[in-house]
Amino acid sequence: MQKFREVLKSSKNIIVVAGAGLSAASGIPTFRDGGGLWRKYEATSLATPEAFHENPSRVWQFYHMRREIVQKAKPNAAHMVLAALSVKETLRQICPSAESFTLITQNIDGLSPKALDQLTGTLTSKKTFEEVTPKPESIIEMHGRLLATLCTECEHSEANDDSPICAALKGTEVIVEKQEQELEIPLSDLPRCTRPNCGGLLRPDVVWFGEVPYKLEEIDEIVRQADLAIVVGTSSTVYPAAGYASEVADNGGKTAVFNLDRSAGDRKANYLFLGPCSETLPQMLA
Ligand code: BJW
Ligand code: ZN
Repeated sequence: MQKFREVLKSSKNIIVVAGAGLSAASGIPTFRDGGGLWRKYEATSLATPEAFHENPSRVWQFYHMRREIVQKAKPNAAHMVLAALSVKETLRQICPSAESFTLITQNIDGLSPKALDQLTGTLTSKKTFEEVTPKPESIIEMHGRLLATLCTECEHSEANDDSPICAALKGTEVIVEKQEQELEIPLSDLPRCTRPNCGGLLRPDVVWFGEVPYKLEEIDEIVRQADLAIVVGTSSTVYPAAGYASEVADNGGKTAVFNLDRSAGDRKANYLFLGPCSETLPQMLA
């Protein structure tokens, strides 16, 4: 850790590539460990446009259950460390030569912006994607947000933290958690767009397999410039995020992995810290 701190101190453009393990200590289940999110239907098989097209009622029940968990969750110590580094003044204290710090998160739980809000008192977590576009942004939520909706007709995206998101989904989280047979909710009772003359079916504003992640061009440029990649709590199995650290290494930069367990590609990392990241990441600043 001491050697890694020296590297951190002398890095100029730092990226963090985060995944579900970052939010594990906040009580949010990961995708691929142990029991998974919803054993009956593989979480990843529900995270596709095809699954939504075939059975929007099932997919909405899955996302409603996760919205209810996320609404009660609080950022943990690992989110707070990364939020501190997102604030220029703190970054400069810890890494005097740093020019930029970007957290590229695959998580859709909004806990990283929430942690930054807690530190700075702004309202990053409430803003929509369009509103957070002013650059450079220190947090990029590349797989979207659970507490936002996207209209399948007019493509309007907006923040939505209603609980429940619609009357028909109320209480279905209990059925999902118990792995019981889900309800067959008619399309008309699922969340619908409230914009004038639309009324289209809403979907969660998240990025499913086969869809293009948010802000890819911006991310590509940031990864190209980076001389240090810190990989936190991701299995590094989902692309394009899984490729960012090796790109930094190929460009001559350093890489560090913080994970509970061994993960894909960590043998190539310069530094590997095994354990809960809510404990290992704070040591980085000690
Ligand atoms: C802890 C811990 C603790 C636990 N402390 N650690 C190249 C090669 C092969 C395939 C592809 C490729 N490029 C694209 C593809 C296809 C596909 C893909 O990657 N497939 C793979 C499965 C092979 N990718 C896509 O389709 C992507 N789109 C795309 O590429 O568009 C094309 C395009 C690209 C570029 C230009 C133009 C076009 C989109 C991917 C979208 C992924 N969506 C999901 C769902 C989001 C909504 C939802 O949440 O429901 O995103 S899937 C799911 O996986 C979710 C996650 O963000 C993502 C990553 O999972 P993550 O975060 O790594 O979680 P886990 O559970 O896997 O790992 C947790 C880790 O934490 C573990 O390692 C634990 O040990 C650890 N851990 N507790 C520290 N306390
Ligand atoms: Zn609409």
